[in-house]
Amino acid sequence: MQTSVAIIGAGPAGLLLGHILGRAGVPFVILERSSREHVLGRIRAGVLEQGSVDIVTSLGLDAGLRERGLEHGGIHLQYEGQRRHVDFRDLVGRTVTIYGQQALVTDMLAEHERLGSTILFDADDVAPHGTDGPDPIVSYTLDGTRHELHADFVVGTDGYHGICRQSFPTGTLESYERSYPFAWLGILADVPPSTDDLIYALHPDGFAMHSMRSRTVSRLYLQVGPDESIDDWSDERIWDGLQTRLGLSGWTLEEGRITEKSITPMRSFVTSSLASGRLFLAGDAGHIVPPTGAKGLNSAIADVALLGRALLEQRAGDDAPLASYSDRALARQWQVQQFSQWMTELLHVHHEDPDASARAFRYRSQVGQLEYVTGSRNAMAGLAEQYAGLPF
Ligand code: FAS
Ligand code: PHB
Repeated sequence: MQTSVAIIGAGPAGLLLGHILGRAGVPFVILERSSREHVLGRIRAGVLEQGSVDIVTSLGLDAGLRERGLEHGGIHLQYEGQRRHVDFRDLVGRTVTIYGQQALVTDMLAEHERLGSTILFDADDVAPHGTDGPDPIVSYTLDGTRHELHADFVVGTDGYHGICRQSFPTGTLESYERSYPFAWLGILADVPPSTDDLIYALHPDGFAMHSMRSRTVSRLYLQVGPDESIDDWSDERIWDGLQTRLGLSGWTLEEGRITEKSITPMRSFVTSSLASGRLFLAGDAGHIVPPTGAKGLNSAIADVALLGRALLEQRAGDDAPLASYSDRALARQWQVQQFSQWMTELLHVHHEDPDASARAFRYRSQVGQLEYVTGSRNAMAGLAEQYAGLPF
């Protein structure tokens, strides 16, 4: 087989890149190791920056977003019995939209199938070769038969555990990373949200968040230990934790049937380059953020917006945007990394700190920072500007 761009991974980054290329008539093939059902079943992010909404809309993929997306004009920061609103509209004139990653992936895949895009699910042992030369090849096994796909370019949208970053020539990449001494336990519950905007809460027991997926489905998170098992968290224990950490006098957190629960470790990771010859990385394949700043999915979309445009400009004869893609995408990503780290350290409790005095000092400092941020229009504007999304 021959194509122009071989896309490895059918997550949000790969599916969106396919639409950007397809819209411009550029041939592509998407190779996905999981089944179609597995790709559609992943429950992950929920917040879309204005820039992400604009891209999805520009590609005509926004029907579901317009019908079921929930536009939010800010977030609540809660600590020490207070809940303070950060008003994005007032501060920076922008909003965010709550629309689950699962719904966006479903919409993008449905449109690919309507258009007849070539997406190969259940593709085993996908591997890029010869990407430092003029004729890259992606080999893969489908239904027990080995195949080779010749392409002009290969894009790794295969996530943190994918094959493409590992396919860079040995010694050409550096990894910058840190892991956090906590994880997020996330639930989906069949209960209308008890809040208008998202609530991010710092509590001595740990972080908690109230998000949502629709007017009838709530999405909530609890900080748990980094090695905890979901089997140790009964529905009752989860709701107790949420009631304790989100509770506020005069306000009720409504409970409901938990339909999904999982624990996600937290890490920050950035690779030193997103390009090697004719191989490019986009999304989680190149970087990971703790979900506190709602930047994982939005970073993937931002990378693809840059890379998609650069690939189109290369076909039009201008190689410069593709040559600078990695530097430009990583420059934006480091700004996103620092914001995600800042939000995480602002709102999570370091229970692992053996020194009780140091733990107490850190907690009081966090409260002091929240007091400053929610009391300063300038500080809130900085948070709003970054949360609502830096320009692509
Ligand atoms: P993805 O990981 O989504 O997609 C990669 C795709 O490549 C997958 O379909 C995979 O099967 C495929 N693949 C991997 N290796 C392959 C190979 N060798 N060959 C072929 N295909 C291969 N972000 C937020 O903003 N908020 C959140 O609350 C949030 N929660 C998350 C919870 C979990 C459990 C995880 C893992 C991530 C979460 N994220 C969250 C981040 C997440 O949303 C990512 O940023 C987003 O999925 C990135 O999209 P992609 O880059 O497309 O990578
Ligand atoms: C979500 O709704 O899944 C969500 C919202 C905000 C975050 C992370 C996750 O920071």
